[in-house]
Amino acid sequence: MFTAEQLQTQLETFKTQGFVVLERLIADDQVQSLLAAMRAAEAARGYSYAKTSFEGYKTVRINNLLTYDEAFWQVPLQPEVLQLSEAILDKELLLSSLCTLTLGPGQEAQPLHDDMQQLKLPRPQPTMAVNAVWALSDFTTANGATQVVPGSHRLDRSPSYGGQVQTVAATMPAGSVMLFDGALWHHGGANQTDERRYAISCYYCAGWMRQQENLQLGIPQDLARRFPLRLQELCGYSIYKGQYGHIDNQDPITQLGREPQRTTVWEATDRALATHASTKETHA
Ligand SMILES: O=C(O)CCC(=O)C(=O)O
Repeated sequence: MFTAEQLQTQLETFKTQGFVVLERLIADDQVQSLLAAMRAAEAARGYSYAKTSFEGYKTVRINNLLTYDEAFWQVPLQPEVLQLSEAILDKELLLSSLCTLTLGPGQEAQPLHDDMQQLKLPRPQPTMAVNAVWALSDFTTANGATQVVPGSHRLDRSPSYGGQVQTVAATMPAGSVMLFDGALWHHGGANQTDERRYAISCYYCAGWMRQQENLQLGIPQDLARRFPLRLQELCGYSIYKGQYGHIDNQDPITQLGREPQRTTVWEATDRALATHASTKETHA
């Protein structure tokens, strides 16, 4: 975990540049087991490239990744990445999507975009999403390292989709993770090598926002019951600020057979009123 001072440094970089790279964060044995799980997932699902220019005609993207292998469960829970994402978004953040980004040889550069572009909200805006891209191969300019526009999350507009601007390649060794603001202008690079560029995108969003993947419906409940509690919460079995996401005033975690972890804001308000009243009586 980061110390308070280290966390502050990372937060300042994130705020200014719109991204931070945590070099060599992931041990090689975890990188290897994720690569093995990704290849097994490709085999299980039937190897196929994506069908749009955004997703990449020579890219394998596997969504709903938590359903494929327990090795993926640890990704959204990685301590430093989660600590930093919580510090940016708040502790009630959600996992928005978890998918592989495996760029095959010959994959062309992805169109320039940002991840908030569909939401027609004023810019600049507070950070609403954090994309943690896990490099499971060395990310090089030649194999398609993500290209970013430093500071662009602070601009008053989204990029023109697919436009041409000056970018910087986020090169990093395998086992590194780059976290970037959902509003940062970026695109996947072109893979001009004979090797695949392996990566996972672990995309978190604010707890009040709709998740990109519908993880409550997409993950069978029998499987979600086996997740660690924190992963269940990240998938949406939680309530934001005691108000958003409840089921008939109950914490949705009870659907997975657990005790409620949170009460609603209305119950909390009543408790506060009761405490206030009893303090007043004591002092009367
Ligand atoms: O593959 C990459 O490096 C980035 C992919 C990306 O930006 C996206 O799919 O939104």
